[in-house]
This record gives sequence, structure tokens and C-alpha cells, in this order.
Amino acid sequence: MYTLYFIPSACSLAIQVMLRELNQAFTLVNQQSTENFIAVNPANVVPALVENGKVYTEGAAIMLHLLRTHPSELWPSSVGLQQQTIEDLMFANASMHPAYGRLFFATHAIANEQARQLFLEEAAKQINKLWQVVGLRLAQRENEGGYLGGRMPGAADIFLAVYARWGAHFFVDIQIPDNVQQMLESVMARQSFKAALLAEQSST
Ligand SMILES: N[C@@H](CCC(=O)N[C@@H](CS)C(=O)NCC(=O)O)C(=O)O
Repeated sequence: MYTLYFIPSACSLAIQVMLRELNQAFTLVNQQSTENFIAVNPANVVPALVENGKVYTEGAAIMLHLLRTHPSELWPSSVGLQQQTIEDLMFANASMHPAYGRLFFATHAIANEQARQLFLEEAAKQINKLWQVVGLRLAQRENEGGYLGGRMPGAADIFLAVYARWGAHFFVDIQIPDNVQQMLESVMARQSFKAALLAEQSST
């Protein structure tokens, strides 16, 4: 049984969706109402996943741990496809996540409204370039099922769907190619995603 520390709508949402896709039991704990969360994760960020007293941190590493611990078609057997899965996951977690992170950072850190808006627009341009890359990757695999993960949404697809929701918080022009939009909507329409959002609300 896992315990997942989360912040509503944050990247921890992707871990909860994956736990559901893999039919794993878990309890949710809101980080914002956890005293001394720093004792769980000294970096003071979610996700943190606890199992039998062991704490797992770093979203991409947690995803890999889950994929390898609970066999499913989301963790392919061939080394080549495993590498592709890891590459997609790292692209999401190490490129797209920080690109969206700049929007949140600027909103809090830049007091001057005009300077802030300029920064946000530059950050959005970088995000748009990254969405183009996702579009290319999906187009290259268009006969494989519609997700980066193939017929099922993989860790990268789920992370990307979570990040895409963040764009609505900012007055910037985020452009997502049609094939990516379709993939994101399919992920968000899944029972796992809808149930995860509801569970966050009732655990707040
Ligand atoms: N490198 C970490 C970054 C995690 C991260 O930035 N989490 C954000 C939510 S998406 C967070 O907890 N923010 C709260 C804060 O910075 O206070 C990971 O990939 O797990």
C-alpha cells in the first residue's frame, strides 16, 4: 500500500493517475496540510511516494519505479522501447515541467507587471517549441496507438496532460498541435484521470 503526498493539480497528480492505471492501492496525503513535510522530502516538493517506510522522490524516478515494479504493457520488454519510454519521460519531466515552472516562478518573483508579462511570453514561446516536439514524436508513431506510450497512455503522456492544464492559469498564448491536443484530451478523459482529480478534491 502506497502513500502519495500531493498538492492539488501539481505534478503529483500524474503519479496518482499512474497508480490507478496500474491498479495499485494508495492513500493520499495533502502536502499543504502536512506538518514537517520536509522530514518526508527534504527538497519540500511533491510528489513523494512512501511504501513500507521507504520514501521515493522525483516524479520521473517514481514513475520508473512503478513501471518496473508492476508489470504492464507500459514498460516494454525490449531495451530499445524501454529507452524510448525513458526518453519521453525525461523530456516531459526535465524539459516541459521546468518550462511551465518558469510561468509560476515569474508570477511570484517579478513584481513589475510589464516585465513579468514579457518574461511570461518568452517562457510561453519555449513551451510552444516543446509542444511542437511532442507533436513530431506522436506523428512519427501515428500507427502505434495515439499515445507516446503506444495504445495506452504512458508516464510521459500522463505528465504532459497534467502540465497542459497549468497553462490556463496564465495570460499567454500556448499553442498545442492538434495531434497532441487529441492525445491530451484522451488522457484527461480516462477514468483514472477523472477519478484522480476527484480524489484530490475530497482529500483537500
Ligand atoms: N524535480 C522534482 C520537482 C517537483 C516539483 O517541482 N514539484 C512542485 C509541484 S509540480 C512542488 O512541489 N512545488 C511546491 C513548492 O515548490 O513549494 C520532481 O520532478 O519531482
